[in-house]
Parts: sequence; C-alpha cells; structure tokens
Amino acid sequence: MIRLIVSLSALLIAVSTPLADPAQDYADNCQECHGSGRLGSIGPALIPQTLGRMRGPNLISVIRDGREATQMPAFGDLLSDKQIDALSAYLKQPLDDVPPWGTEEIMASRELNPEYRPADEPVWSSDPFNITLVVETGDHHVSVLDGDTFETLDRFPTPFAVHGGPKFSPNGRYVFIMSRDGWVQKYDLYSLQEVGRIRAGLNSRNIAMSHDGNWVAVANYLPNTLTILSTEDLSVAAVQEIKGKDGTPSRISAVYQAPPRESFVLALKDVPEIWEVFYGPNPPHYGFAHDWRIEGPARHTKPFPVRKITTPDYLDDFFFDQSYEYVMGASRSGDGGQVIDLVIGHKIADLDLPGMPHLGSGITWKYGDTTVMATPHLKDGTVSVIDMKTWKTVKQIETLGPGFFMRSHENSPYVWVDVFFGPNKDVMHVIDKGSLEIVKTLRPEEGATVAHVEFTRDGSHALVSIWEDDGAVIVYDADTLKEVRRLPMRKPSGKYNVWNKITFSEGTSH
Ligand code: DHE
Repeated sequence: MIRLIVSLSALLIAVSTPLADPAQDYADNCQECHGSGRLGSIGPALIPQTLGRMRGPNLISVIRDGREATQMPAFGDLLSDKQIDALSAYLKQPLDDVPPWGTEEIMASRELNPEYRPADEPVWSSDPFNITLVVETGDHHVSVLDGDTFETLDRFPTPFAVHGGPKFSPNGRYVFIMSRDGWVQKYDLYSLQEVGRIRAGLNSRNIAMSHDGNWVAVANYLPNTLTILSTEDLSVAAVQEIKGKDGTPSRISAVYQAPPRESFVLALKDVPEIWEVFYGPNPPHYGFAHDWRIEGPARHTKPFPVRKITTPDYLDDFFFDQSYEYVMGASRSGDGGQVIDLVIGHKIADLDLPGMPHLGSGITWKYGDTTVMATPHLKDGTVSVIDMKTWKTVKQIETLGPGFFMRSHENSPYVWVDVFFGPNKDVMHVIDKGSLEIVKTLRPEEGATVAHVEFTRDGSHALVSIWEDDGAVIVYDADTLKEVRRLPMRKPSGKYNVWNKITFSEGTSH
C-alpha cells in the first residue's frame, strides 16, 4: 500500500513538471555559440566525436556551472537539473544526419584575415630556424618562442582544441595548425599574423604538408573525407570521400607526407587499407589495380592519383622508416603490429608490439650498425625498441607507467619519454641511446602531469611541458639535465621547433 502511494506521488510530480525538451533548450540557450546543428561556431561542436575528447569536468557540471577561464557561462539558474540531464544526454547522441561538407561548404567557411600584411622579412631578429611553437591548450593559444633566448615573440589565439603537430612550410615561414573541429589555421611567422582559416572537416584527425609546400591534406573523421587545400590561399583543391574497395565508408586514422615518394600516405580506420595519394608531377607506375583520380574544382584542375593497398589488419597508428618505403602499423587489438612495404604493396613482417604502442610519436636513432625505432605504449609502462633491419624487438624498457610522447635529437645521447597516465604522471624518463637504460628520472613538479619534449635546433636544450592549467614549459640543459628556465604557460601540450620539423630530424615525430 505504502509503495502504491509513493509510486502515485512520483507519477503526480512527473506529470506536474514540464517534460524537458532538449532540442528546444539547445536552440534557446546553446545554439548562438555552438552553432545550428551542434556543429560549432564561436564555441566547439557539441557532438560525441568532439565531446568524447574533452577532459576535465563532466558535461552536466559544465552546463550547470560553466567552464572557468572560457566564455562558457553557467546555466544552473536558467535550466532545471532535469533539463540539464536531458540536454547532456541529447548532446551525446550522434547527429541524425551529417550535413554535406564538400567543396562549397568548406570554401564558404574560409575566413581570410583582412588585416594581414605579409612582411618582406621577419619582423624580429631571432634565428628563423630556431623558432619554437608551444601549443597552449588551456586557453587555446600558441606561443611563438625565440629558441635561443626563450623570449615570447607572439601569443596568438587558435581554433578550439588543437590536435596533432602543426606543420611548417618547407622554408619555415608559415605554419598550419588543425583543431579537432576541423579548422585549419595558417599563420605567418615572419609577420606574426594569422593569414586565415578554413573548416576542412567537421571533426578531423591530423594534417600533413606536401614536401614541396603546395598542399595540406586534412584527415577527417566526419564526414568520411580527405580534404586537400592549397597552402597559398587555403582554397580547396580536392575533397575525396573515403570508402574501402568494397564501398565501406571509413574514417582516416592519420595522414602523413612521404617526401621521397611525393605522396600523402593515409590509413583507413574502419577498413584494412592504406591509401597513397600522389601530388608530384610523375606518380610511379606500379600497375596497381585501384588507381583513380581526385578532380579538384576549376581553380586547381590538378589530379591526385590514388593507390589503395589492402592490409592484413587495421592500422590505427603508424610510422615510417627514414626511406619512407616501409610503414610500421600497430594493430587494433593492441597486441602486435605489421610492416607494409609501400613499393610492393604487401606486408613483409610482423612486429612484436604488445600494450598498444603509440607509433605516431615514435622516433629513430643509429644503434650500432643498425637503426632502431622506439615507441611508448599507451596501455603499459614499456618503451619498445625495434631493429629496423630485422624488425625484431631489441629491448622492452620498463617505465613507471604508460607514456604518450618520445623525443630526441641527433646531437643528444639521450631519449626523453613521459609517463602520461597513472600515479607517476609527474615523471619524465631520460634513456641512454647506447645502453638503452633509463639514466635519470626527472620529477620537476610533484603531482603535475609532465609530458612532451622538444629540443632546440642544436639539441642543446630540451623543453618539457608541465601540462596543467597553471602550467609551464621547463627548459633543461640537454647534457647536464639541469633545469635552466621555467616559462609560465596555460596547459602547454606539444612544442615544435622549426628546424627539427622541416629537416625531418630523426628525433622527432613527422
Ligand atoms: Fe594525439 C599527435 C592520435 C589522443 C595530443 N595523436 C597525434 C598523432 C596521432 C594521434 C595519429 C600524429 C598526428 C600528427 O601530429 O600529425 N591522439 C591520437 C589518438 O588516437 C588518441 C589516443 C585518441 C584520440 O583520437 O583522441 C590521441 N592526443 C591525444 C590526447 O588525448 C592528447 C594527449 C591531448 C589532446 O590534445 O587531445 C593528444 N597528439 C597530441 C599531440 C600530438 C598528437 C600534442 C603531436 C605530437 C608531436 O610531437 O608531434
């Protein structure tokens, strides 16, 4: 009887409280900043692909309390708990329909900076090849540092949530930066001004710059496309739908440039295939079966011949040898890997790579009479070192937890690797390249996430992020391993030195 009364009163309360209408609540409260269709505007897109990557407080508390140090206000006084719950559930639903995002829509999104004036020469007197960028994810900015004095030359706003390494033009003057919402921003380091930006996809993965500096390829998750932009004016050269040979639509795991092959190489995430998109004047004639052309709009009638290679397993993450003939791929199950020879288009070896290696941040160095490649694992505290002649594991180095990023430099005897996850996220290991032993474990700030390293052009200094809101970039002497400077920054993530990037230093990811 008592249970019946309780149930009846619950029913009465439910009937007397108006039903939450999240679509209407979105239109009334969120759309102005987050765009119609939840696709983003001055605020980020509110779709599962973007929300899934956001760290920090959960969605309900962000809607209720707002987000500190951003323009996101609190809605706790305007919306009831029930409305906020329903709104949060609504935002986590995939879009019913992905709107078309082809050449026309992409071009319509392009914003060229009317105030941009290209300088004839740099407006600063630093070494142009030692300029180092720091991506500050705390408030979505990039700091431009002089790599000798560590003075900040500029600090400019980026699109929301930059991911992956920014890509420099071959002479180091321009940099292209991508956000998870698919924006590609072009910035002129000589003039210290943004040139413009364009939304190449609705949710994107990473970008690659062709070695001749003419094209930027954008790997998209949403829609399932590859966009190729002209670096000159950010206009669209081609948009190609990504479908496997059997017609299955697919996201792109990542795209990279392969300079000696004059191609972009991409792996499909939902189909076991690698694609090679040739941008050079003379694509090789391998007689491959699946070769066709992406025709760009009238302004760029250039064709981009495409070659498709079926692989024995999916490639979620991959890495090239220095000749760009071999692709090392990590398997989706996280318990192994494969080597694909791009010339013959076949797997030639298996890799012993358990623990989900993060090949995207792998690096190489000379080791005895061979070259080794090393990669941290995302699922266990190990760094795998692989001989690139035999493809055998030389050593698995035990670390204090799973790491994300590795870096070294031709002039340094050491490799630096972070511990990104777990109770030891505040340490950075330094490994000797010869003995493959950890020679020092740095703990610069107890309890803070310490991650990602970049070297100066000459390898004399290593820059390490204290990856926190009130964070810093710590400059270490790369030989003595002593701290020499601490530069306050807002949640600094990746750091990128012009010289190391444009020369494809073996100590850095490409
Ligand atoms: Fe990244 C690079 C994939 C999560 C920060 N990350 C890359 C690259 C790939 C990749 C393929 C190389 C692209 C390039 O630079 O052109 N990242 C993935 C994932 O699959 C993963 C695990 C899940 C996801 O899809 O989000 C992932 N990455 C993260 C993060 O959570 C990080 C730590 C914070 C963030 O910004 O989202 C993060 N990834 C980075 C950074 C780089 C990167 C800073 C560039 C490193 C470099 O030195 O070049």
